[in-house]
Amino acid sequence: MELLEQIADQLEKGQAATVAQLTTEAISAEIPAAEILNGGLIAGMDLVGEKFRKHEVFLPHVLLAAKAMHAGMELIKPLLMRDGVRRVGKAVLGTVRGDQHDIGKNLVGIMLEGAGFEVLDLGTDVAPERFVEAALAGGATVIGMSALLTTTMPVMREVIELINERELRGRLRTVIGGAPVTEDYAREIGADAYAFDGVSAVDRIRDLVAGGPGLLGGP
Ligand code: B12
Repeated sequence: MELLEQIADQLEKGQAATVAQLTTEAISAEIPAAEILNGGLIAGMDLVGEKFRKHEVFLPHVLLAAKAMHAGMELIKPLLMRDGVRRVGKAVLGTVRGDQHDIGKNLVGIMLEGAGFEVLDLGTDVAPERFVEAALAGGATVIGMSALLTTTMPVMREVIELINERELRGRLRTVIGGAPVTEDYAREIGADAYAFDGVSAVDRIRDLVAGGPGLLGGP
């Protein structure tokens, strides 16, 4: 089995130590970090997600896989960030209230830091007020929100309503993401941008920081 497939396979089995060892081997073999991430770690997490959906594995298994993902990510994080030396903007990032999923959000954070952004990561289960207050206190101009549950997606709308109520639109711009989130939903709730993955999140946030129009047609 090819090295990246082995990483995916061991991640799916929740073997954190083996995932770490194979990831180190892949780094030594000079496989680019982005390939290790997509072809190994994310591919493995996709396998788990698929089995979870079909009820072939249960939550404890998913948690072990998430730990293995973390073990691999810690090793490639410095490589993903290597090229980002210049600070191009500041963004607040968090998973919305009621939601504990943070793997995707963390990946977006790593990609943003790699692209030169300063990231204020608020973690998971973040209340709407905290997003806004942290952005104002930290001088961030972009708020990135993650939701993995259909039941927590509406919290994103609450954050945007709060920004509107406090007349902060234009000063604070929003970008949303997470598996159940779509561009249509972003338009519906009045978010400035939607991104499908970490790479496009960097592109969208770069546009917003540069004063680009976003989904709403203006800063
Ligand atoms: C891992 C996982 C867990 C782990 C989370 C561990 C952790 N530390 O994150 C644990 C075991 C804790 C968990 C718990 C639960 N989970 Co869960 N979980 C998953 C699983 C298998 C993978 C998610 C993941 O990490 N994907 C990998 C990452 C890389 O992808 P991603 O998150 O989508 O992120 C990418 C993009 O979406 C985007 N993105 C993400 N965030 C952001 C933010 C911004 C700003 C931008 C621009 C982009 C962006 O970029 C990322 C990188 O490419 C999914 C299945 C799936 N396929 O999504 C279910 C899933 C999300 N879980 C689900 C459920 C139901 C639950 C529970 C309610 C189960 C239960 N009964 O307790 C609990 C809820 C706990 C809570 N309150 O949050 C359902 C949700 C169903 C729904 N429609 O709402 C899913 C879809 C599984 C399923 N098919 O049923 N889960």
